Amino acid sequence: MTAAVDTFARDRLPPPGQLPEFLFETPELQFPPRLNCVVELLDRRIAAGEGGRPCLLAPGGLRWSYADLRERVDRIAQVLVRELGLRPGQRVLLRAPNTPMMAACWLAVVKAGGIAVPTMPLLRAVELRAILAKAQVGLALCDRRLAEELAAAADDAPQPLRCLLFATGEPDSGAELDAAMARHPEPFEAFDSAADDTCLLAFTSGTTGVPKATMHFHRDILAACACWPRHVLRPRADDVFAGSPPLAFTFGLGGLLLFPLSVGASVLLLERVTPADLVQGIVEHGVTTLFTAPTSYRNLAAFGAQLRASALRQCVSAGEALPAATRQLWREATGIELIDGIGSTELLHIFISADEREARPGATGKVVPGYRACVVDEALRPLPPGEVGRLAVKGPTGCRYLDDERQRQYVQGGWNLTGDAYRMDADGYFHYQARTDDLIVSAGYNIAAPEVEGALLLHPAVAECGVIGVGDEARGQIVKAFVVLRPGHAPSAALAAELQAFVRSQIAPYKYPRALRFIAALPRTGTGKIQRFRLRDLPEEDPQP
Ligand code: 3UK
Repeated sequence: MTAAVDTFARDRLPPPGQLPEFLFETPELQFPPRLNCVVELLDRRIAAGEGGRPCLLAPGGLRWSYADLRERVDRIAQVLVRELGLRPGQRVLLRAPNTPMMAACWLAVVKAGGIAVPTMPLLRAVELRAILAKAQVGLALCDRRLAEELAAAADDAPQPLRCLLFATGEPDSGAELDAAMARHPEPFEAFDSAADDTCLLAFTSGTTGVPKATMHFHRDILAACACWPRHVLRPRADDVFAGSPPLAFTFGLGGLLLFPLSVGASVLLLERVTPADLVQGIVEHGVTTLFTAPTSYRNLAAFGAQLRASALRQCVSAGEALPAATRQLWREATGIELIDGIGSTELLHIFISADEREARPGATGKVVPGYRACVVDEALRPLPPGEVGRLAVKGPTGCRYLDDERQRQYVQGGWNLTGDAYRMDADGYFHYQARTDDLIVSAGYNIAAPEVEGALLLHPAVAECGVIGVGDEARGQIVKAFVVLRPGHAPSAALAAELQAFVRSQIAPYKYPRALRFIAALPRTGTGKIQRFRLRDLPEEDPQP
């Protein structure tokens, strides 16, 4: 039974018949009925006498130990409960770049029994308004530098929003939350939540339509820590984590907060994550473990010499398919084999992956212990190795959309269907093909856009590219490539022809892009994914030189 007083989330769970099957097959996935994940991740470490270990780092010299973090978390939780009247089960919107205070606010909301609703700094008032309405949010904690869009969103929200602004958490910073924290030095007793109470509403980075909120329980947070990190990443307590994904994206939440806390490691939180910022952070703070997306690794490879001389030892790529060319480029630049992993907001984190030793170019990896995965046809029948079909997954975490009809699409027959087309080989490695709706059918051939992109990326003139199918009278669809050139290369008809010939020499010739256009930058989501629908909608091009 829920311990929450406010049953908003509980009342909006998908009906039992639409839930995925959950698997808890290993000893580390046995959870007691009552559980607050922040007690496990933070308070236990301090009780074990490790409160002095370094925990959160930030540029400019900020260093919070585990004990320092717990003190901030408790102060914020006191403010939430005593000054804002937070009741267990209420939603609290969080809005900040990746900073120690953003991390502390997330932990405080959850420790107090609230439901964290983290939002990406890039979101504007329209998107924030949709989130406020969907999650029926009444409280917000917001970095004072990002207050404007949230205020605009709150202006015409369906219910009033009480928002406290914060700065660094220091009493003299002048921000409201920081000043309120100074009034509450006493420790905070964690709310005694049920293991299956929702503690996080993670909005999907979906590119179209009404946003979907995925619901995650206290036990899901700990299950994610017990699977991929423990079996694939295997971090050490002296590791220093860093990376680019926002804490509002579950890739970032896991990699840059939950997983380091779960092993007593530390994390460098960076607000700015250009390649130069990341390299500087890595070098200055002895970062060992990096989380970012495939394109970012392509850009970072130029800093190979500095990175080779740094403490960096493990690099995780997720969010989009990792082209074999990028894996190779990174190995040549840094000597490090990338750890690829596919995860999703619905499943919280990574469920198929391979560590450095098991990595195979072109494959995402094998199913992470704790999960089961297979490739199925339209009728959910498992397909034999070698055949392309829909990826189906189940494990200790799974999809629960808050009050949303689209639950029936993601979950069928107890399986989570991620919307990805995959092929499994005889060794159990899963090979990504495309999003199921991004398979291009040209003259009867199935062509996966990422395969064409991977071939183009092998050409030295290509910085980035995106491939789509466009309507064609004779062939149904043809392959069209949008190419961003590396500095020092200029668009020309001759270069376009050279790239087309190059693809024909790399992969089956029928897959080559019959249309090719040079553009200055690819449209991307806040989480770094190529927005193919926007490539489709680009205005007609000027004639190419
Ligand atoms: C795609 C990948 C190929 C795939 C995420 C790690 O990306 C994450 O969550 P989202 O909800 O998107 C999920 C979809 O993104 N994808 C992600 N990783 C890979 N495709 N290879 C990969 N390695 O289409 C998937 O269905 O934004 C990733 C951890 C947590 C996450 N939320």
